[in-house]
Amino acid sequence: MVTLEDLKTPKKNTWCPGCGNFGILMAFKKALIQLGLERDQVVLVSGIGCHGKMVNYVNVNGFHGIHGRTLPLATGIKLANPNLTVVCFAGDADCYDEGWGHFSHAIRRNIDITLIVHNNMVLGLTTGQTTATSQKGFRTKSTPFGSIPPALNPIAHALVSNGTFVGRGYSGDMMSLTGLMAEAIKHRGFAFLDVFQPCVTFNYLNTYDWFKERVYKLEEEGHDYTDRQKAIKKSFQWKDHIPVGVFYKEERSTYLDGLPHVKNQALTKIPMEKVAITSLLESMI
Ligand SMILES: Cc1ncc(C[n+]2csc(CCOP(=O)(O)OP(=O)(O)O)c2C)c(N)n1
Ligand code: SF4
Ligand SMILES: [Mg+2]
Repeated sequence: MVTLEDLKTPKKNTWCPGCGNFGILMAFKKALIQLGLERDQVVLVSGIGCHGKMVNYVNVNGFHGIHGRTLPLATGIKLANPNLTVVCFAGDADCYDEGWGHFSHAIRRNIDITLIVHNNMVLGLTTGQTTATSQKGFRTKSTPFGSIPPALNPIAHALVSNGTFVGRGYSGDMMSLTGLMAEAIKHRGFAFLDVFQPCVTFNYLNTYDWFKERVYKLEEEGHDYTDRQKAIKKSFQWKDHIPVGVFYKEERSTYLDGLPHVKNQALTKIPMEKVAITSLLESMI
């Protein structure tokens, strides 16, 4: 079974001291150990941003994609080899701005992959501009009068896109985040986890103290995660009382269930002699 030592890489970590990404990194490693997964069974796909360095810090198969495109990449990997456990790490700008078009479609397809968004409500790597989840009024050097529109609500969007696993974590509570990640990865279908990740350098508003005062666990309030309507209502809770945990969960057939001929095997293992496309090509002439 894989250990923390096995998951180490020789890369120097360049995140700012105190960054919320450290909690996500450790929670992911612990979740892999908890699930008993081996290194070669897992593929980590990351976008571009501070979060994207995850691919450098976990010793599993990795694909460092382009900004906003973790979901198409992960979908392709899963279709090519359904036996792999595919986990995407995206940034909030990466997923909710540049890559937004992919979000609802990946969710409604219910392809069996996991999406974990490092939601620091700011563009970290490009030194602090607003994203879709920045709070209204959040000032940055490129928005000196404050962000004008209200913040996007990814949890509500995932729920109305018919998501089969919709959750939110907080990187300041690594123990709970580990459990949530393990549950998300284990889920058969598309699992979405938005993770609050304080950016200690560029987000002066959504700090560890800010989250500590507001975050509460859905499970402690007896939330029924089988009721989508209740989950949608909870997803609009903000300001002083912000829920984390599993909002909604159900089992439903996955995208690959609709492709029985490739469902359980890697494309590279399908004998080429059985693939006859000549008559199909000829029919198109
Ligand atoms: C296609 C493309 N568009 C824009 C950029 C510039 N860029 C680099 S990182 C980044 C955003 C990072 O913000 P986020 O996704 O929130 O990640 P964070 O750094 O906060 O983890 C952008 C826009 C890029 N590298 N590629
Ligand atoms: S800029 Fe923000 S998100 Fe990036 S490493 Fe530093 S604290 Fe973390
Ligand atoms: Mg960000």
